[in-house]
Amino acid sequence: MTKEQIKELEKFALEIRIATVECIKSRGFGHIGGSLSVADALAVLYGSVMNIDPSDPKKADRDKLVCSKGHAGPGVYATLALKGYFPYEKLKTLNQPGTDLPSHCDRKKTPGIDMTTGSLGQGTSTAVGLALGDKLQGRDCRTFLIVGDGECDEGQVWEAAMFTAAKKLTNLVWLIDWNKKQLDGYVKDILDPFDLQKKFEAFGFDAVTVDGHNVEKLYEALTKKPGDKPIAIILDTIKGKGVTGVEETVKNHSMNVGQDVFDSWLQELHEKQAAMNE
Ligand SMILES: Cc1ncc(C[n+]2csc(CCOP(=O)(O)OP(=O)(O)O)c2C)c(N)n1
Ligand SMILES: [Mg+2]
Repeated sequence: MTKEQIKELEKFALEIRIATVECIKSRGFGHIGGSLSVADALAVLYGSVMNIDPSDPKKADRDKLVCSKGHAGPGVYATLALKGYFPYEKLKTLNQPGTDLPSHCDRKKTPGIDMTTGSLGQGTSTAVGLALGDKLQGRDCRTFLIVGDGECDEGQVWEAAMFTAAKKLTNLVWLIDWNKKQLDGYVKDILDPFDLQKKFEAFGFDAVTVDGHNVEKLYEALTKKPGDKPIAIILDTIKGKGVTGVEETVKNHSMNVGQDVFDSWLQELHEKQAAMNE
């Protein structure tokens, strides 16, 4: 990647963070921590890796995203709005009555959402179904699956992982957001999934751990041609990454703060944006 390409993706990730905070600010509360931790991965996926057409969101041979940790909807919506799937202003309808942007992803409501998610674990199986369907139809496309580290406490995740490797679904790329926290505490204290990379290797994957906030490393991992085994990328991330007040809050899964606090978070992000554009 050139320095310019790296910078473009870093700028896009920052725009995603700003749009995510604006989206959640409009409702006054929402899943901020796990939306911000995947902003860089979303930037690389939608900014450069995925073969998509926002004007034709249902195109059969498109690459697909399943955000199995469906509560990160605001982060995905921010990305989709910035890519032009729907107007930016729509972000301000998050989780309101009658909205197209419910708190968790819903493929029947939001253009660009490829799979309904929210019940943790289930998105892993539906992603397997999408990838298997594409393979059987001979479509040249990939599905990218984002799974939470706390979500890995769900047994269903491991059944889907086993299936992915056993059936050689190399068109399905697993991304595990290893942000070390889940709903109300640290994953290791609630139910430790142990070494995720080793675990995916043992399940038959070509697994790698990358800095989930380094767009260049993410790009490398996401564009690696799979061999015989499917790829699992463990994203070493910080829950709430990019906004100091969120990063420093231990319980930052879903935050309910005043508009002035949201404004201070936005100010921090806008200052970073101005510095980046200098
Ligand atoms: C089957 C199921 N059980 C419980 C929940 C409630 N829940 C929502 S998010 C969450 C924690 C998820 O943690 P993690 O996967 O680490 O997400 P992240 O840190 O990326 O936000 C829980 C327990 C749920 N949505 N689905
Ligand atoms: Mg987590």
